[in-house]
Amino acid sequence: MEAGLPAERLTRSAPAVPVGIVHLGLGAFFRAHGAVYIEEAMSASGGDWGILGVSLQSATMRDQLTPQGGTYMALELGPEGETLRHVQSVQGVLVAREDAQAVLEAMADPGVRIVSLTVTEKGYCHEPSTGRLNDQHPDIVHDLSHPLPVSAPGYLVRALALRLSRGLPPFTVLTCDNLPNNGHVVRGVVLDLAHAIDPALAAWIEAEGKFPSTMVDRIVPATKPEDIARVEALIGAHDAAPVMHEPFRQWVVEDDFVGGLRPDLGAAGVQLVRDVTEFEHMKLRMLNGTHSSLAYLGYLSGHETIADCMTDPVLDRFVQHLWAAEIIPALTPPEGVSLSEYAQALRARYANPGIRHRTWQIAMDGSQKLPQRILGTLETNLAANRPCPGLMLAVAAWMIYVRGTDLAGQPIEVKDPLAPRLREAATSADPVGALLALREVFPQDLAARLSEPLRKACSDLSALGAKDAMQARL
Ligand code: CS2
Repeated sequence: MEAGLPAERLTRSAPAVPVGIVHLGLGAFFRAHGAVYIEEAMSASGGDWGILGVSLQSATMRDQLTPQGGTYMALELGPEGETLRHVQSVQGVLVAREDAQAVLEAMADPGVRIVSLTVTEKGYCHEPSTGRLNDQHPDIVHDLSHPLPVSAPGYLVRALALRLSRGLPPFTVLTCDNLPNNGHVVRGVVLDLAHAIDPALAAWIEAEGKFPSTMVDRIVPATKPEDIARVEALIGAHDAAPVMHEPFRQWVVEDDFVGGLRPDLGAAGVQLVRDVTEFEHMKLRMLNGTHSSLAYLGYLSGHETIADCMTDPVLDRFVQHLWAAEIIPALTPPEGVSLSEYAQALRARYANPGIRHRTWQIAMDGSQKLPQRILGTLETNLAANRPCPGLMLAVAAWMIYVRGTDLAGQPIEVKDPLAPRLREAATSADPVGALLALREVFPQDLAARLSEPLRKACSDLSALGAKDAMQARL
């Protein structure tokens, strides 16, 4: 490319495919994971499974992708090199906040047989500690009385109502978020909301709807401005929204779709199973549990990314201790899987220097993440009288993190739907007691048993600093 000339925009090169899937929450993760698998399934076996993306809030993704025909580059960053791919399975993008009716009509289209979601943990408007719909959530209060919804559960329910009124079968709801029993959770919030709106609708969804649970995995850090420049230099065209990802990927899906209708996911390497529970527990507790632990303890140790944490011998040994002594003993492996091999593979994935995944990014929304990532493991271990000094330290690090100042007194920008309440509790006279009293995060029984070890862990962090406190627990 000649210097000084603006690069041309990336454009679609493959023909458009009719839409069969509406995807809510078109972020980097889905574009580097589900969209690639679906594209491969269509290349292997055909089918009208084009994806219509929906952004619930912001117009940015639509504005970036529309001039590119919905397409974008995915740059795989491996320790041994890079691979570029032009992903073309997304056919277009709608912005729900601008035109809710258009989104509902798209979801009620007879050609659409699947609605998939990556709306993050908080997007389900449920209580993380119980998994039930939070009917006090402002978006749910809104959606109960307005036909044009704002929440993800609201879109699912109102679109299913349209399909029922038109004599169409329901779509399969395919959740791809990091929640345990994610299909069960989304089914629960949809049924609770539908029931409050129209019990006959709820009965139809209960009888005809399908909500397979899934386990999704690929490390996809947020795209940074330097990534955009790098892709432009590689392809000689401007892509406003490329995605960066690691080579590894895994998608385990319960094979339970309305009418059996789905892309040929198996041809793309998706594992289709009857019950995903053990895969979900393994991934949420071994990957996401240590990701969050490294996020808080790594941040407090001054590390910017997960790969930086892994170059620090204390954090590297600490995470290996978490797997071997605290997490694996509390898990049942999926059939044929070695958990210690899985841990070693995670260690190599975390150390991949090409992936700049910020501890600050993973630290986001901790109130929504801790229950399924760490608290479940603590609960199992406490019941078996197995001490968990490392995971206690990780939860204590979260308690310090959410007060909004690090151990050296520097401010932290805390992103969490409960941020103001977390800060108030964490800066009160009894931070551990006040945070443990948050029932959305800590069930009562567990809170009582965590109180003493967490007080000790918090005072160790303050007295010794994060690294020495980790070292002292190895
Ligand atoms: C991470 C996940 O940001 C986070 O909370 O733990 O996004 C993680 O990278 C993915 O679940 C990996 O599959």
